[in-house]
Amino acid sequence: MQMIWALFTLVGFAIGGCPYMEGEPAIKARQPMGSSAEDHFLDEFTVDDSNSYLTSTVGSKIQDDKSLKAGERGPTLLEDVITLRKIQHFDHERVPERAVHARGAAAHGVFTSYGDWSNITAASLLNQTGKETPVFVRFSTVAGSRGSADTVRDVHGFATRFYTDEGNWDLVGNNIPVFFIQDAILFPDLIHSVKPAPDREIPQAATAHDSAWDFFSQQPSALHTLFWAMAGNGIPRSYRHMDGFGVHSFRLVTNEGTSKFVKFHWKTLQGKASLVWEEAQILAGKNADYHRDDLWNAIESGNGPEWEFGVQVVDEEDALSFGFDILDATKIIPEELVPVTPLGKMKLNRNPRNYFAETEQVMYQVGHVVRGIDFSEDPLLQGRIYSYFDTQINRHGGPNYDQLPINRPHVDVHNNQRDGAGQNFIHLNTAAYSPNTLSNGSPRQANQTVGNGFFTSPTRRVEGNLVRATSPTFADVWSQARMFYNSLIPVEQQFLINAMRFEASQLKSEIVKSNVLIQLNRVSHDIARRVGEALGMQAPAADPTYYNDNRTAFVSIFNHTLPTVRGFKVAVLTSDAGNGSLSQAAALRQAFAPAGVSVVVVGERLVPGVNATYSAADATAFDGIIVASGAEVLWGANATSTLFPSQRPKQILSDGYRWGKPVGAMGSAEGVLRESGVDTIPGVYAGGDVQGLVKGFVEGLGVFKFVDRFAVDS
Ligand code: HDE
Repeated sequence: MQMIWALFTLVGFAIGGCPYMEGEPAIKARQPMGSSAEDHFLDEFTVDDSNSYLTSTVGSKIQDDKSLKAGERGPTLLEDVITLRKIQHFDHERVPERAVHARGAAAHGVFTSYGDWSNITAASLLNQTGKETPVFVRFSTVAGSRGSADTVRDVHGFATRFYTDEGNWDLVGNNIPVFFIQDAILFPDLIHSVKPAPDREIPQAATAHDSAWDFFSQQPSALHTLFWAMAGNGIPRSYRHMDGFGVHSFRLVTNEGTSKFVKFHWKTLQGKASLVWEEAQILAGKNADYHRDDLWNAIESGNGPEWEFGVQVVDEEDALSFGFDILDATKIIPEELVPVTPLGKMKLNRNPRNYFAETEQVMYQVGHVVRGIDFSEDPLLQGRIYSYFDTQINRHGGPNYDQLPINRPHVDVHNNQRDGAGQNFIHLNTAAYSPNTLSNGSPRQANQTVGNGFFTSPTRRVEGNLVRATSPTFADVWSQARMFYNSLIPVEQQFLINAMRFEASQLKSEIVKSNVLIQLNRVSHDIARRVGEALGMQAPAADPTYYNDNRTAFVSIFNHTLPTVRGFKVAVLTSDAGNGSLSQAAALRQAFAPAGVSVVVVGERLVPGVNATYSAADATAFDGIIVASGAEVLWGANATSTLFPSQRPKQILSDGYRWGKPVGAMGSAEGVLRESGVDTIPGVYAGGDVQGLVKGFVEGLGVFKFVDRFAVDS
C-alpha cells in the first residue's frame, strides 16, 4: 500500500511539473477516502496554477507569448524550443473521439447499498447496509460526433464506474433496456448504417436517412429498440430524467458459488420525462449543450440527481421459461413477471474539474467486473467484452490507459504487465513473471474461482457443436415491439408514429420505404397504415402472426407525475416599461425557491433583476412560463421592438403552451393568455396571488407535459 501511495505521488509530481511553483503546493498528501466532504480521489492529480510563473514542460521558468526571432521582423528560429514545444503539444491535444457515444457529459457521485446482499452476490459493494462506493457516471448519445447537439433523437448511454474496494466494476448501459442486434458481429454494420453517409458526411447525429432504415428493415431485430427510441426515450428532458439498464442478462454469484441471472436497472428518482420532438429540434440549435448544462447546474445548485439501483433475478433454469430467451438483448423481462428488487441508491454530487482529463479520458469496459458479478452467454455481451478493451488502445495510444487518474482503481494493482507507452509506474519487482522464486512467488495467484464466486461462476457449463447460427429462441423479434407500443398512452403512440413519419418521409429509396412498412406491419397494421399515410403509400395487408394484446406497466413516460421538480426552470416574462413586473418576478423567484425551481426573469434589457433578454430567450429553455403583471404591454403596441424579434414574448408563451408546458399569467397580464392562443384547460394558471399561483404551478411542473394539448389521429 505504502509503495503505491509513493508512486502516485511521484506520478502526480511529474504531471504537475510543479517544483518551481509558488504558493499552494499542487501535490497534496493522499487522504483516506471519505474523511471529509472535500476529499476526492483525483485531488492529488490536480494542478493549481494560481500564483505561479509559466514553466516549460520540464519546469524551467519561461516567457511564452513571443517567439524567438532573428531580428524584430525576422523569421522564428528553430532553436526556439519554447514555441516549438508549445505548438507541438497543441497539435497533439486531441485523442480520437469514441467510435460511438462520442458526445457526452459525466459526474462523480456515491453509491450506497441498502443492505447486505451476500445472499445473492459476493460483490463487496453490496455486502453491508449503508456501504458507500464512489462512482463516475457518463451519459451520452450514440451516433453523433463529439460536438453534436445533446437533444438529437438517439439511444442514450448510461455508463457507471463503481470504484469498489475490490476493484473497478463498469456497468456500461443505456437508457433503453434492449438493443438493436442480437450478435456482436453485426455492430459495425449497425453503426455504419446510422452514421452519416460516407460520401458527404450527412446527416449528423440522426437516423432520418436511407442507410439507417435500410438496416432497420433488413435486420428486424432492431425494431424493438427502434420503437423505444422513436418514443420519448429517444429525447429525454435531461440525463436526470431517464432510467438506465444493463441491457444484457448478467450473473450474480455468491461466495458459496451459486449463481443467478440478473438484469440491472437504474430507476430515476427524478421521474422519467421527455421533450416533444419540435422542442428537441429547436434546442439542438438554441442550446446544443442543453443536457450538459442541466446536469452541471443541477449538481452545482445542490440538486444532484439520484437513481435507485435494482435487479431482476432469474434462476438459471428459468432462462427460457418466459416465452423468450433472456440471453437475447432485444427482450425485456416485463416487471410483472419478475419485479425489480432495489439494492441501493446512487447520487451524483460533484462535477468534473477538467472535461478532458475526466470525461474524455474515462474508459469504461464491459469486461471490468468484480468478484460476485459474472457474464452471461448473451452473444452481444460476449463481443462487447472484447471491443471495449480494444478501442481504448486506439484512443489512448497504448495499453496503459488503466493508469490514467480517472481510470485507476482505488485498490493496489500488482501484476506482471510491463512497459508500454505512457507507463506511469516504476515497478521494483525484477522478476516480472510467474511462477517465480526470486520475488518469493509474488505477485501470487489469487484463485478465488471455486468457493468464492470470482469472475466465473463455478456452476457455469457450456457444450455444443461449433455453429455460426442464431438460436431459434431468438427468432421472434416483433412481439415485444408490439407489447411496447400497446403499453404507451395514445398521445405517446402518436409521438412514436409522428417520429417514424418524420424519419421515413426523408427516405429517398422507394424500396427502403416499402421494406419499412412491411416490418412495421408485422408489429401492427395500424402503425404501418398511419406511417404509410404520411408517405403516400398503402400499407400491406395485415400480417398478424405476432400481433398481441400484451402490455407492461413500466414503460410509459407520459402516464405519471414527477416525484420532484427540483432543478427545473421557470421563465417569468417581464417588461421594464410594465408597472412593477420586475418586483413581481422577484416575489415569484422567492416563492419558487423552496421547491428547488429556479426563476429566469426575461426582459427587454439586462437591467438589474433581469437574467435573460427576449433577444436570446426561447420557450425551449424553460419548463414553464409565467407572464408577470405589467408585461402585457409587450403584447400590444410594443409587440414589435428592435430589441427582440417581432412578437417574441407572445411566441415564448404560445410555444410553451403548444409544447405541453405549464403556463400562467398574473393580474393585469391575464388577458395575454387568450391573445396568445392559450385556452383555459389543465396546466394554465392565472391570478393575482403569488403564493397561490406558485403552488398550483409547481404541481403543473410535476405533470410536466399536459398531453391533452396534442392532437391524436386514428
Ligand atoms: Fe457500446 N461501445 N458496443 N454498447 N457503449 C462503446 O467503447 C460496442 C452496446 C455503450 O461513456 C465503445 O469506450 C459493441 C450495448 C455505452 O465512455 C465501443 C457493441 C450497450 C458506451 C463499443 C456495443 C452499449 C459505449 C466506443 C455490440 C448498452 C459509452 C468507445 C456488441 C448495454 C461509454 C468506448 C462511455 C461505447 C462497442 C453495444 C453501451 C466501440 C461492439 C448493447 C454507454 O467499444
